[in-house]
Amino acid sequence: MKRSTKLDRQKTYSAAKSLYADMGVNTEAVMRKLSKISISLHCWQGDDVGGFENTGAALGDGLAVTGNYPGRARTPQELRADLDLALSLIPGRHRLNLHAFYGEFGNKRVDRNEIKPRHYKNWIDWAKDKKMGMDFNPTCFSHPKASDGFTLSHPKKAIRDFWIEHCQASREVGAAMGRALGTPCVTNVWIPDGYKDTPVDRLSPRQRLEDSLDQIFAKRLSPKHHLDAVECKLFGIGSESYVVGSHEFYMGYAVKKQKVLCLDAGHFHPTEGIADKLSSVMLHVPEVLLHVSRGVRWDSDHVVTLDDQLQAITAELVRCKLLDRTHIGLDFFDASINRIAAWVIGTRNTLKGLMMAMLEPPALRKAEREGDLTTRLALMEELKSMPWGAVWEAYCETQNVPAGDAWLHQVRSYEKSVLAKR
Ligand code: RNT
Ligand code: ZN
Repeated sequence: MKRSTKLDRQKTYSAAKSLYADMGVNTEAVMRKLSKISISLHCWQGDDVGGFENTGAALGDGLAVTGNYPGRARTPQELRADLDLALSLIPGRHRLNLHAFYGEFGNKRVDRNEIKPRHYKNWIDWAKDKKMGMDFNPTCFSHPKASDGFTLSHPKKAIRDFWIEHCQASREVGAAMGRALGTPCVTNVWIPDGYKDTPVDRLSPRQRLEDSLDQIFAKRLSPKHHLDAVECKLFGIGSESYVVGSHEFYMGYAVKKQKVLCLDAGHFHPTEGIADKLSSVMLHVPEVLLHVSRGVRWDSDHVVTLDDQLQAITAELVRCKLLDRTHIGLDFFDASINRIAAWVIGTRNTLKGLMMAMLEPPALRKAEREGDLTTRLALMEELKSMPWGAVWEAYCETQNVPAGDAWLHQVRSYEKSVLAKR
């Protein structure tokens, strides 16, 4: 793509700025508002959800990554270096979302129920250095004790107890991260439990899951440092007929226990979006965690593009003023393209969606309030061709990150000098 010069960009921006000003929108204020939003980057895009336990366990339990693009991060050092590059190409200050099996265990075999904050010290130091917050996840998959597809709802008590201990240990790790970094860590529980084919007893696994969650959350942790989230799913690979932790299950649980409800954009019926759920669930749960993702047919985890679903989600967050109660995380994994580019594309798109929503003029809401539905539709469509891209580019420049597709050149040169040698 031909790159515009800095002077071109300044001119386009000042034209855009006055167009928005005419509509009562202050682009400078929008940029300030956007700069306060942190997106939690998921570590697992960098290594195809592999983790660092070195047990040779293959990814499974409902998760699948396809592609074999060269340069996957194989060590924590490599993953941090890749994240450093991605973060330098994304405007704003963000967070890191780490999975438990990305701990640094030396050459020891530390089983999941034995994890301690010290195994995450390097990650915490790295985040502290960058003034970033962290979020955390117990890893209830890729493990011999999850090989039959059941964890917290397993019929055998010994197996359930193992996963309960892992989730309890994960909360302690999360709380340590929150304390060290001065911003609450959201620890999100997702489990793969479910059946490929039609079950006879749908109730007992759900009763067991509820009991396990109660045990996991029994110890109170200060919300200043730590928040609990639970994530539902409609179906997965190998759990097509029944998922224990369904939407109704976790929605009910989160409402009853006032937990953070995680909504993953790819975890519903293929044509069902999560945008319309936000204004409803927010009436009943204290906070929401988003896994911004993109479902494509049966896969829930494609790289986030600036599509209608994403714009609908970001519009809801802004229009309903939900940003203060929403933790925005990403969740996708694509091994068929450059993995750092995947992070950059997905995160920049999420920010672009938020910016577009913040640039909405007050006339839109006014039209609806006054019952002028013709103006509402006409304006909504006109807004699609407003020069929001010029504001985005100006924002990137003020945040000292490349505007336009200039970031891709940096990824390419890193690919040559670093990734190709792995
Ligand atoms: C799986 C869930 C979950 C995972 C991560 C790796 O369907 O979306 O969030 O993607 O825990
Ligand atoms: Zn998810």
